[in-house]
Amino acid sequence: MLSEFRGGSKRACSRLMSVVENEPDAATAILDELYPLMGRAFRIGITGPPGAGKSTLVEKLGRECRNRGRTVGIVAVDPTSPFSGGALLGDRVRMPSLFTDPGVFIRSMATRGGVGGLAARTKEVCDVLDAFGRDCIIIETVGVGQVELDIAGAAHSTVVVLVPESGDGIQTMKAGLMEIGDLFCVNKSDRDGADRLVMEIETMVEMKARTNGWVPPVVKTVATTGLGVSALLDRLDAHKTHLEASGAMIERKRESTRSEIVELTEEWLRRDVWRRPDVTDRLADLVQQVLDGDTTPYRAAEAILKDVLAAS
Ligand SMILES: Nc1nc2c(ncn2[C@@H]2O[C@H](COP(=O)(O)OP(=O)(O)OP(=O)(O)O)[C@@H](O)[C@H]2O)c(=O)[nH]1
Ligand SMILES: [Mg+2]
Repeated sequence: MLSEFRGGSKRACSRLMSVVENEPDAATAILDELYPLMGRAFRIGITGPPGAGKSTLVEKLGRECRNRGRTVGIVAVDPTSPFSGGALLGDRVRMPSLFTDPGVFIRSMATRGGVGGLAARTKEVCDVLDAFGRDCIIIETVGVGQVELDIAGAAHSTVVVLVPESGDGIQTMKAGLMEIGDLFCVNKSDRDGADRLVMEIETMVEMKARTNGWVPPVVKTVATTGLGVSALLDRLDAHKTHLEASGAMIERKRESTRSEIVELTEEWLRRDVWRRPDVTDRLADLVQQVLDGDTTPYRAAEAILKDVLAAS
């Protein structure tokens, strides 16, 4: 499977993604094998309220990347879908011009009831696409609640898509959505109120003038016709250049590597500790001691931790 993957087989890519999503132990072995191939792709997050035109925009952006000779991976995270694993009918309908292009790989993921709009293994699925050699990876997700932070963590550049009919403009938007935008896209700008929304966003990003020297640009688009999409990709390229030139890219890499190691260590510690019979026996014993009034849960946890660290 890995050699087919290396040979560019989309089928193998899709299979490996399923393993990465569903089989934690096998996933580790695969990702470990693929790691040297990762790190080339530019990851773009597209988020915004439901129905803002994100999928339509992603298709046009994907096409624009293709026009510029870049290969594309698309990860569509669907919070409502109970399905996972490959091509949903929805994407065929939403992204028809991309579906048959060998330079495009589209993957749909369900969120599985996670808090954010990002599925649990989105980052790993993007890692597989990265190793597959895609130049750009575009991640679409609905921006509701906690998701903002998740997508900002998974992408190099986050585009927040808003529409004129967002009610009383950005005041009504969740503050979190405004925080994470490296770029803002006023989509459906064929409708009334687009210019006003652009001005509102510009005022807002100026007030929050970023410490990192990047002022998020605001781009008007009409995703249905593709108007403004080329300008959007130009701004994304500029952001990438900025990240590289300012050292932010390498800093980000250091930080995400660090948190990845920490998270894996915690996950595996948790898994391994409760697999050990000596630890579970000790736990049962300590529970009884707490009930008997001989110790407290705090002392008990401390004791278990001591045992575990001493034994390893
Ligand atoms: N007038 C107008 N309609 C648009 C534009 N972009 C998208 N739409 C329409 O808006 C509707 C929603 O578009 P989608 O691309 O599915 O929006 P989405 O943000 O992906 O929606 P969810 O994934 O369900 O949150 C569709 O009917 C699109 O045709 C635009 O620029 N102008
Ligand atoms: Mg969509």
